[in-house]
Amino acid sequence: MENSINLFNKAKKLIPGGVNSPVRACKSVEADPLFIEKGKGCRLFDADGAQYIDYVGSWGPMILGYNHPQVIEEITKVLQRGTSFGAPCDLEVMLAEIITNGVASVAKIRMVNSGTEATMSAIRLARGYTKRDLIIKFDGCYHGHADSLLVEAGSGVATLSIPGSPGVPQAFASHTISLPYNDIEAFRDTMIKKGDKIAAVIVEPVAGNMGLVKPVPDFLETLREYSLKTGSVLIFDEVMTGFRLAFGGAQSLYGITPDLTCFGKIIGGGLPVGAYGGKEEIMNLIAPSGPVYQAGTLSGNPLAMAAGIKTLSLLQEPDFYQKLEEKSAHFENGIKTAAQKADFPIFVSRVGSMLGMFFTKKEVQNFADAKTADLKAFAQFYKKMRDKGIYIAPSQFEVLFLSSAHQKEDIDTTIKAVQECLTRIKI
Ligand code: KE4
Repeated sequence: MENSINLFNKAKKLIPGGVNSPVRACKSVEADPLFIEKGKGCRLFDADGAQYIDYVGSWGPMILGYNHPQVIEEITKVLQRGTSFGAPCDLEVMLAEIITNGVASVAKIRMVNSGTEATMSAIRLARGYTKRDLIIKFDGCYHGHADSLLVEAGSGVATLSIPGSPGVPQAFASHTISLPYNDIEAFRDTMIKKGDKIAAVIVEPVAGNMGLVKPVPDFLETLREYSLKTGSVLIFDEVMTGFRLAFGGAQSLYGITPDLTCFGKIIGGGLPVGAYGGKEEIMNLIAPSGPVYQAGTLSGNPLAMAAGIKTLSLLQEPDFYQKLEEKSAHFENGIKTAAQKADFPIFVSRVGSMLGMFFTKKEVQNFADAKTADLKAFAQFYKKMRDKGIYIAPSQFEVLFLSSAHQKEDIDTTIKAVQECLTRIKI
């Protein structure tokens, strides 16, 4: 395999920015991307023969670690049947059963091929169901790159400081109201004034695309209360948190029942899958049972279904989430101690196996707080950590993911590296 720099130079001639998704380009941390040869457990191995303890987890899907033998075995087995049929198969029914049994609010579900397709379709469905146009999202939340959702978005949009995006007609953006995350008053006022025109309220129940930002008490409850009052559809975007924070998702942790939920990442076990589901009354409006159109050549693809079925079945093993919680709590405490020893204040937040490290002294409760982070210090940290064999997301506006493949020694090695790297940052 050619080394990363040669591959990157070739890629830049053929692919915009040399990558197939912007945040992978490492532009905001002024580094070149590593080209990966393989993953195994909690480690990635790059084209130059180096290995890294990984906390990107392919941006969330790899909760079991890379190349899990039972997932690979299942994909290999189904591969003998073929790669795609463009017709229903038993595996789609099996994955739908697992998800609808696992997430109480989901009575019916439709498979798509990405988280973007899931949220885009859920928004269209909510608009079709309510016959309204306006939607509410929250600054710093990222719901994929559909036109109506690229407004004050997080993740790669925040990382590259793209205000919305060129190419999105003002007419589209004008139907999207973006409010500060966790700002209960702003939301309540907007719903009192415009609630009867709001088709949907879409939210990351735990925000993972502006770094890790938890919902403050009563935030999610207020979204539920006022969407019910006004007949708006409450959509939980659980593309990242679904089956990550608990088998029932963030909604089971916080005890909120949304009308629709979007999934992705983990439910595909690393293969391209998204899904949206929820109340039967709403889902039955989706073609062919109803008039709201949505389709996909590879939706319900047998290989992706097989990877998802096996992954979700392994997540149901006894104490899976308890063991992951213990490792994640150890990691969080270790990072906080490391920052104190390095005398370098950072704000650490965590829910389950999703962890944020903000390079700011502020307690981060929204996107404006997150943007006070010292991005130059973060860039130094990123590069120093990578030099020590630790692979984190190349953006302050992403999270660190732990997997069941991370062992205590991997985490302790990482904690030591955090202290050494923070000690050496020059601000
Ligand atoms: P995809 O279309 O990338 O499968 O999913 C979009 C999406 C929707 N909703 C949430 C909450 C998400 O986090 C995402 C995608 N997450 C980013 C990482 N923060 C994907 C990484 C990338 O864009 O390369």
